[in-house]
Amino acid sequence: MSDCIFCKIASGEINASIVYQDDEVVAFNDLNPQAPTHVLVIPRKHVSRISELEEADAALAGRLILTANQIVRDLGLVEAGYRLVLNCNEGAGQSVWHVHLHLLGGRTFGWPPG
Ligand code: DGP
Repeated sequence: MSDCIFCKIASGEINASIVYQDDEVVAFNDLNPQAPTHVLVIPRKHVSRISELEEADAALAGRLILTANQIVRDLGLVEAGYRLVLNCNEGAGQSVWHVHLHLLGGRTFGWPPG
């Protein structure tokens, strides 16, 4: 998608603090962090929202979580706990229209989320 900011980060057209990337996914630090660690994990493939993921995307959806888990392990955050968040549509707080998994860590999180 030519006007998608996360597609531009994935392609390198826009700079981001990238923490991991491979053929399928890119992970980078959130511009507006909500925790000491706040990484976004995105598929390179443009999908606007998680409700649009299809059966054919099952492995890709799993890859987002497994990538986040690897980053958390690398950062030593597993024991302390971490949170993975997928916001879908405005009502849940989605503001960028390219699927992204929030990886939040480094502090205590309340429940229920706001
Ligand atoms: P959401 O509200 O769930 O759609 O989360 C979008 C997140 O994307 C939000 O936490 C801020 C982040 N973000 C928006 N634009 C940029 C950008 O250009 N670079 C980076 N690194 N993060 C961005």
